[in-house]
Amino acid sequence: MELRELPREVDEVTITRAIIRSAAEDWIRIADSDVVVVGAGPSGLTAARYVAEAGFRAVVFERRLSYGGGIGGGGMLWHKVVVSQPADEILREVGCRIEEAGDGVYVVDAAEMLARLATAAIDAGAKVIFGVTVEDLMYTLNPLRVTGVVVQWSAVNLAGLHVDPVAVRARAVVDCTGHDAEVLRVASKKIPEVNIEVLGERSMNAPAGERFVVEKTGEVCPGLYASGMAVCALHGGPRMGPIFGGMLLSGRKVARDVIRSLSRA
Ligand code: 48H
Repeated sequence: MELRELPREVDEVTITRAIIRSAAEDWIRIADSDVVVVGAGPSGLTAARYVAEAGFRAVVFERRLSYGGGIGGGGMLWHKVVVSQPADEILREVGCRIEEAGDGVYVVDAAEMLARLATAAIDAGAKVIFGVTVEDLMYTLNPLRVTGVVVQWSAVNLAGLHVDPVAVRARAVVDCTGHDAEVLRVASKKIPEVNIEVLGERSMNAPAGERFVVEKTGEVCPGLYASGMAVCALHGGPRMGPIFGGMLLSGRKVARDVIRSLSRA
């Protein structure tokens, strides 16, 4: 084989230093962000793309080592999900190939939707960090405001180790954690002054659930926003099964709310 077709030799320590230096530089920037999105599912990736496109420094913390949240599982593992108008606009913007199923209903490959939403968020400038769990919030009382998140390596939590987490400041924190509404639950339990109760989602009613999630998306208290299934969990809305248009529209709506609020400040 010709030498130029072989990889250039790299010393092991060079690899280590390159990773750590670059990651540390990223984290120094991330520690003071405009927007923290918690969860890289459909609502989180969509929200992150729009706020990043508007010029805000956005980071997405994702507990797992992959994107997509519930997208990858499609509908009961069939590799497709459904969206309805006008959510197809968002899929078209990111270059998804979608199939018309009639009456404003569209079908999309789960793997393609996941990849294109993620690529579009990154291309817009959002930073996505895998393997990090948001486990708590930062706040002030006078004035009452959520001012950031407290993060830990997911692996540390899985191992049950006692390791103190670190804090990341943000002008807006968006709970896109899905059915469990994990960030809102923290606020409800640990910051009683925000005065929120997570009611828990209701049984399936797809048309009502899709509308509910978009209508109720938005700011929960200063600095804290809810999007996606977390909205159903917070306000007691019905689930909708594998139709994902509401998640995309909710991500777009929350991004618009955040952009409006941060642009005023
Ligand atoms: C870091 C976290 C944490 C944490 C969770 O579940 P998701 O896909 O969320 P949504 O709301 O964008 O989309 C919901 C949709 O996938 C769905 O489940 C639907 C439509 N169901 C309807 C029905 O009837 O069942 O993504 C949430 C992401 C996941 O990747 C989690 O790993 C991640 O958030 N996550 N990341 N810190 N504390 N909690």
